[in-house]
Parts: sequence; structure tokens; C-alpha cells
Amino acid sequence: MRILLVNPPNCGRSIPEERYGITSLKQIFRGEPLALEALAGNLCQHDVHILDLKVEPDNLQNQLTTFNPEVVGFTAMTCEANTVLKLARKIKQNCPAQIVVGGTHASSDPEFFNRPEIDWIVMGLGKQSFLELVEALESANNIQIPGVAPSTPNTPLRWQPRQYHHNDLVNNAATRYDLVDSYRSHYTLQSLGLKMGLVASAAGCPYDCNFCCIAPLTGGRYLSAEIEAVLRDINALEQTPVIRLVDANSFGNPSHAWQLADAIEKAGIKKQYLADVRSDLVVRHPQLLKRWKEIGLRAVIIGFEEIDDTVLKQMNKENNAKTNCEAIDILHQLGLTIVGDFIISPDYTERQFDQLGHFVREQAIELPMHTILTPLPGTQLHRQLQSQIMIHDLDYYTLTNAVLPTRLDEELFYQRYASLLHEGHSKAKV
Ligand code: B12
Ligand code: SF4
Repeated sequence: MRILLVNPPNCGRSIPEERYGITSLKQIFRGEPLALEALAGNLCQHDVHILDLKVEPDNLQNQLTTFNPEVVGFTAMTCEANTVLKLARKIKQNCPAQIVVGGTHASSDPEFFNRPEIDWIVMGLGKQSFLELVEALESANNIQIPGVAPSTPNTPLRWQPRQYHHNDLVNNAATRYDLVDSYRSHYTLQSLGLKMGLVASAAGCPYDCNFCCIAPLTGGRYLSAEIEAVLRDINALEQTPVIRLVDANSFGNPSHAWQLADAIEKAGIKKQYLADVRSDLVVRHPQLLKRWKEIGLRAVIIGFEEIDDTVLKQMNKENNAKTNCEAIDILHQLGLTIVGDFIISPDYTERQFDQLGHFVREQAIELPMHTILTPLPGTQLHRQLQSQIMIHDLDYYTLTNAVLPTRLDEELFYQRYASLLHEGHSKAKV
């Protein structure tokens, strides 16, 4: 079958820009569409193209005309969901292709895509279920695939849940990095101008933070990729000196992480790595971080989220401020750069902005990343705060807008937010 996999364009709207002329918060995000490359890897009997609209936003019509796909697959985060619907509607006007959507938003809030312009919604890990769907479409079989729902507009979706398993990673099907070769020069680490490639070494997370949308991707399980598969993917990114391990929780299985480090060293691979880790992992396994530093770990991304234990508890983070500070000390001693994620609640007071700014300076966090607490549909936080949400338009769910009421005057809130971001980014080098 001819299958076109589409990465949506950069999208999302900005309240600070639209209401207060604060344009400095807008960012352009680019990185390879690893999900689509992974899906393509398991479709070796088919003719697959990847279209990255983040790089070439105007090329959809041309691809539809020249490639004439029988299936179009979209990936979508929450802030991309409306855009995907719009694109799907456009495709439906003059192309008979079956339209499939998967990814974070489809997994957390599948009902959103239960519309006439979408034919199939794939929830969670998609490599195996998408192949099964494509094969069933090809043979026109009665389609009943766990984790895949046919769209049934005006009637609630019905599907069999999928018990995500190691088999869903389909380790033996190599990621098709070659399908984005022509885009590769756009996938750079902005701060250093270095080419950056993405590799997955695990999927899912066993924790259940109330704001987080990762758990539905694997039904709450943590699955590690086979070491050989990770090495194969790193090696495939030959011209790419920096590798971002995209796992939500990279060293979540410490013995796997040790084996992977040993295997990378043994294979003589010389690259630099960025990885997401929890601070309690750092405190429990400092030697593991040291080992990874030896084989090229350059920076770690840590979700500190908050500096106040009461709030961390409300978030169900299963971690605390003391552990966060201990982890910061260990990472600094090891000479690792810290990219620290913090979540600013819309009910922040000026004093809380001051305290957070002070904490980041005092702890010398190299690159603080501040997002605004956003109840993403499908999360526990969304269920808790649903009645307070003021903005339901998903274009604003970029994690840089307050969709809940701010305690401070709204303009002041965004001014404080913008200055916190700029203070952090002005001296940052990852
Ligand atoms: C890499 C990455 C990016 C990259 C590349 C993404 C891309 N598509 O271009 C870049 C840098 C561009 C990016 C940008 C942003 N990102 Co981002 N990103 C990630 C990250 C770290 C990894 C995603 C990934 O590649 N995973 C590996 C692949 C293999 O797994 P996967 O994507 O889950 O795909 C599997 C399934 O979901 C499914 N699947 C996925 N798509 C499809 C499609 C079909 C057809 C099918 C059948 C199945 C399927 O099958 C895949 C294989 O099993 C995640 C966090 C995480 N660890 O997941 C955040 C994450 C997805 N990003 C997030 C956000 C918020 C953003 C931004 C808004 C910026 C920000 N504030 O952080 C921007 C939005 C860009 C825009 N449109 O303007 C959030 C999304 C939350 C949400 N519900 O929307 C996440 C979850 C991080 C977080 N903070 O919680 N991001
Ligand atoms: S925020 Fe991090 S630790 Fe918490 S559930 Fe999400 S990925 Fe796991």
C-alpha cells in the first residue's frame, strides 16, 4: 500500500502574544518525527513516505497529487490536534485515502478524533497495531484490532484495549531514519548548532504524575528496548554527533541502562547524549550517571516540577525537594549539564515567581525550562480541574498558556513568566 505519514506543522496559539504583545515566548520546535520513522520501520512490505510539515509546511497537496496515498497517518500532540483535523478535512475533499491518527493526543483523548474526517484512531504504541491495521485494510477483512478504534461520529468510540507488551516495540524492525534524509539539516540542537538525532531506548513510565500524558502510551507499563536495537538506531544516525534519548524516563530500568552504556562503549560509539531522568534515580544510582558521563552523556533533563513538597505531593510526583537538591549536587559534581523542567501554576503569586527564580539561580541550573500547568485532556489533572478550565481550544495547549484562571492580573502573570524564561535562557548553553 502507499502510505503517507505526516508530521503536523508547528502550531499552537499564544495568549501572551495575542493579548499583550509579548512575542518573545513563541518558539519554533523542530526535531525528527521519530514516531513516524518507527512506524515506517515495521511497514517494510509497503511504500512509505514521511512528510514533515514542520520543515515544509506547504507540501501536503503536492504529496497527495504525486504519491496518491491509500493511507494517510498523522501523529499529533494536543496542541496539534485541531490542525490535524483541518488537514484531514482537506484531504477528504479530494483523496479517497483512509485517514489514521495516533500519538499522544489520540492515546489520551481518543474521543476527540471521533469525527467524519478521521477513519481510524490508534491508541498507545503503534508499530504493531498500525501494521495490523494496514494489512487488514489491504485484505478488506473485518477489522478488530486491540488498541485501534474505527471512528463512529455521533456514537461513542468502541474498541478492545491493547495490553501493551514488549512485542509492541517490534525491536527487529529498524527505525527508517533514511525517510527524513532530505530534512536532516533542519534537525539541529539550536543552542550549539549541532545536528541532533532522536533514539528511543524505552517506552512509558511506571509513575503516575497527575499532569502527565505518558502513561496511556503503554497502559502504565515501562518497556525497555533491546540493547541491539538501540545500538542499531544510534549507529544509523552516522552523521549526527548528538543523540537525544527521547524516553520519558530514560534510565528507568537501571540494569538495562548499565548494559546499554557497556554496549555503547564496547561498540566504540563516540557520541554525546541527552537523557530524561528522575532526580530520585540520580540519588539512588549516582554511579550509573558517572558511567554514562564516561560514555558521552552531556546533559540530563529532569522534571523537578516544583520547589514545594506540598505541591509535589498533590502532583503525585512521588519525589521531594530534598531529593531534587541532592540530585543537583551529584550532577554538578559529575559535570553534567542540567536542563530543569519546572511547572508554573496559574495561581502563582509574585512571591512564588520570586522564590522559583531564586531557587534556579541558587542551584545554578544551567537551562531551566518553565511550562505553565496545563490540564491536558485525559490526565488526572484534567478530571480534577475540568470545571475551572476557561480555555478549551486545544490550539492553546502548548504548555505556555494559562488555560486556567491566573491569580495575578493576567498580563502581570505573563510578564513574570516571560522574564523567568528569559533569565534562564540568556546564559544557557547545553
Ligand atoms: C521529540 C519530542 C518533540 C520533538 C519532535 C516531535 C515531532 N513529532 O516533530 C519536537 C522538538 C518538535 C517537539 C515539540 C513540542 N513538544 Co514534544 N516531545 C517530544 C518527546 C520528548 C518524544 C516524542 C517521541 O519521539 N517519542 C518516541 C516515539 C517513538 O514515541 P511516540 O511519539 O509516543 O509514538 C508512538 C505512539 O504514540 C504511536 N504513534 C505516534 N504517532 C502515531 C501516528 C500514527 C498514524 C500511528 C498509527 C501511531 C502513532 O506509535 C509510536 C510508536 O510506538 C515527547 C516526550 C516523550 N517522552 O514522549 C515530547 C512531548 C510529546 N512534547 C510535548 C510538547 C508539549 C511539545 C511542544 C508543545 C513544546 C513544549 N512546550 O514542550 C512542542 C509542539 C510542537 C508544535 N507543534 O508546535 C508533550 C506533549 C503533551 C501533549 N499531550 O500534547 C510531550 C509528551 C512532553 C511533555 N512535556 O509532556 N517535541
Ligand atoms: S512526569 Fe515523568 S515521572 Fe511523572 S509520569 Fe510523566 S514521565 Fe513519569
